[in-house]
Amino acid sequence: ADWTQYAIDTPTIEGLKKADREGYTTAFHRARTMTACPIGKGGTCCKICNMGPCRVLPPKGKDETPEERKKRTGLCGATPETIAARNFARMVAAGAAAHSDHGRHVAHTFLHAAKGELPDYQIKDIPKLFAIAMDYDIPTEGREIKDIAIDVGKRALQQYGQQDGEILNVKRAPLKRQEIWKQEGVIPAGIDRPVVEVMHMTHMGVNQEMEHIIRLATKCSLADGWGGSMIATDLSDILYGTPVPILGKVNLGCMKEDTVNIIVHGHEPSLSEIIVQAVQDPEMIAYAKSKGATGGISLGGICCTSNEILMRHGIPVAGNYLQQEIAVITGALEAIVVDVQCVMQGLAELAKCFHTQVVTTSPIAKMQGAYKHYSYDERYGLETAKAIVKDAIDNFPNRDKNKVSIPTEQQDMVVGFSHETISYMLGGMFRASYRPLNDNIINGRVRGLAGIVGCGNARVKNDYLHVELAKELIKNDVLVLTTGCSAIALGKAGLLTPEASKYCGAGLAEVCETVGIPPCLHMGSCVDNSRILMAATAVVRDGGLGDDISDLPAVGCAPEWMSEKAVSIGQYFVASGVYVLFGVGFPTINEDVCTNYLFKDIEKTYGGRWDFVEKDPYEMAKRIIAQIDAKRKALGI
Ligand code: BF8
Repeated sequence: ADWTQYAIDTPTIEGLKKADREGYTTAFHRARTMTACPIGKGGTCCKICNMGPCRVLPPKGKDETPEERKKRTGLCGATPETIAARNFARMVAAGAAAHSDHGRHVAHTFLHAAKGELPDYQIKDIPKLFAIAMDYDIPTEGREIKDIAIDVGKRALQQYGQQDGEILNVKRAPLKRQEIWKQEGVIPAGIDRPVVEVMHMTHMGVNQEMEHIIRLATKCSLADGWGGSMIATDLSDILYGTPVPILGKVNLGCMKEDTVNIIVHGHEPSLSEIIVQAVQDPEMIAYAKSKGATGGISLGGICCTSNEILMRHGIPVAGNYLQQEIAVITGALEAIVVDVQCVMQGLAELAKCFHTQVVTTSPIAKMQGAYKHYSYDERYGLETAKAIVKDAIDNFPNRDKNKVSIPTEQQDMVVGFSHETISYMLGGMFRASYRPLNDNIINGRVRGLAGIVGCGNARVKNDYLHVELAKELIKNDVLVLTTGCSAIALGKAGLLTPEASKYCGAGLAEVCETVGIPPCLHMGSCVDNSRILMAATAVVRDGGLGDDISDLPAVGCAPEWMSEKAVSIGQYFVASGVYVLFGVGFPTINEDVCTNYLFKDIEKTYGGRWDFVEKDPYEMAKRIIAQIDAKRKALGI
C-alpha cells in the first residue's frame, strides 16, 4: 500500500514500509484487508438475545413506506430505534465503566497511600487536597493532612457504591445545568449503579422506548464525566502532582540506539509513576551500562499512560494509539509495559518477530503470548518496577542489530495545562481567573473554544483529521483544548508550541503571544476531559458569557474516535450543553429515528447535541465555526 494515504507522520510511514519489506502485520495492514461489518456498523444489529442476532437495516436505495418500516423489527418486535439506542447505551456503559474503574483504582491507591500503607506513594498536592476536601464537605481546620486525605479517599470510593442521593461533583456544574439534570432525572446516585442499570435496561425485554433508553445512558455518561473520570483526575493530581506547563518531546526519536528502551502504554498512572523513579535509579542505570547500553535507559510512553507521566514529569511520548506496533517494529524496544485500555492484542504476535518483551501488569488484563504478567500490587511498587526494568535491561543484549531502525524524529511541545494552571496563567497566582479569556472571547480576539480529543482510527489517514481540523480552527481564532491521542497527534505536528501561533488568525495569535501559550493546550489524558468540563464551568463562573455551559461558544470533537470511552465522553459533553462532532462513523448512523433524536431533538433538553462528518476536516471546521458563531450571536457578541 501507499502508506502516505494512511498516515501523515514519517516514522509511522517508514515503519509501515519496513513491515511490508519484512512481512510484519499491523492494524494498518488489517484495516486494508478487512472491511467493517456492515450490519453491526451504525447500530442496526441486535444481538442481545439468542433468537437473533436480528438485522434491521433499512432497504438500500429505495424509500420505505410507513407500513414497511413498521414491519422492520427484531423477532421480539423491537423497533430499529430501540435497537440503535440499546447499542448506543451499551457503548456508553462500557466507556463509563472503563473510565470509572480507572478512577476507582486511583482512589483505592490514594486511600492506602493516605493511610501510610504504601511506602512508594506520598500525597503531593496539598492545596488541591484541601480544595477537594471542601468540595466533599470534609472539615479541614486544625486537622492532620493524613486524616483529611483518608476522608477524601473514603468519600471518593464511597460514591462508587452509593445507592441514593447524588454523586458529589455535580455540585460543581453551573446551577442552571444542575436544574436541567434534576428535571430530567439524570443525576447519578452513585458511579457504578448507572452502568449496571444500562446493562439491565438493555437486556432483552426491558426498556423499549428510545428516548428513555438515551436518558438512562445520559445518566450513565454523567457518572463518568462528573464522577469516575473527575475522581481519577482529582486524586491523581493530589497523589502525583497537578500538572503545570512543562517542556516535553514527542515521537519515536525518544528511543535510542545505545539505551535500553522501555515504553509504558495504557492508562492508569500508578505503576508508570514508579517506573519513572526506577529508570532514574543510579543502580539501574549502571546495570544497563554493564549490559552494553552505554547511554543508560530511555523511557517513553504511548497513549494516556504516556500523557499522565508527560504532564507530570516531562517523560517523552513515543506515540499515540496507532504507533504502539510501530514502536515494536523499530527493533530497538526492550519492553512494552502495558496496563489497561487501548492495548492491541496484535502486539504479542508482532513482538515474537523481535526481542521485545510485552509485560502485562493489570489484575484485569492478561494477554495470550505476553512475556510476563504481574498482577500489580501497589504495596510492592518500586520492587515490581525495578523487576520489570531489570528484565528489560537483561533483554538488551538480545537486540538484533540487523533489525534495528530507530526514527530520529522528535518534536518539542509545551504541555501541562490543567484547568487550574490555565487560570493562573491568565489571571496571575493571586487573582487566578478565566476572566481575561472571557474578555478576549467577548472582544472577538478569541472566536471560541474547541475541544479536539480522542483516538486514532486505522480506517482513516492517521492523525490527519486531528491536525488539519486544529490548523483550520486556530486559523479562524478558535482556541483548541486537547487531550488523549489527539493531543499527541497535535504534538507530533508541532501545534503544541508557542511557535504554532504562526498558523493562527491575528486575534488568537495576539492572545497566545501575550499570555505565552500555544494555540492548542494539552490538558492531559482522556479521563482529563473532566478538566475541560471544569474549565468550561470556570468560564461560565467568571462572567460575561451567559450562565450555563450551553451558552458558551464552545464545542467538542473526536474526529478519529474508535473506543467506547469516546461515546461516553461525547454523551456527557452533550448532556453538559456542548455540541459534539464525531468523524469516522457514528454509532447509530444507519437508524434515522434515534439518530435524529441525538442530532436534533436532544438539544431542546440539554442545549447540546451530536453531529457527524465522515472524514473531511474542512467540513468539520466549517460546522464547528458555524456553531461557535451561532452561540456568539445568541450572546450578542
Ligand atoms: O483514553 S484517545 S485511543 S488512549 S481511548 Fe485510547 Fe482513544 Fe487514545 Fe486514552 Ni482515549
